[in-house]
Amino acid sequence: MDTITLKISGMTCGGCSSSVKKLLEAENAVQSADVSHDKGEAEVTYDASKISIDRFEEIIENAGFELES
Ligand SMILES: [Cu+2]
Repeated sequence: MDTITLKISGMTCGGCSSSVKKLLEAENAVQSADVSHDKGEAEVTYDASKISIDRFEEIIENAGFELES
């Protein structure tokens, strides 16, 4: 398993962070996602051989937020 901290902008409350968490964890390759709207971060534990950062970006943008690089 690999861990990455994604910087996400646009999350304003606990509802935002829990929806991002739910969407990330819906991916089979994601074991867990700890998302904080305060910090604007998601700490994701995942299998890097099965999912790419591009997919994370797609999920986050589809939810209406922005992945900062
Ligand atoms: Cu919100």
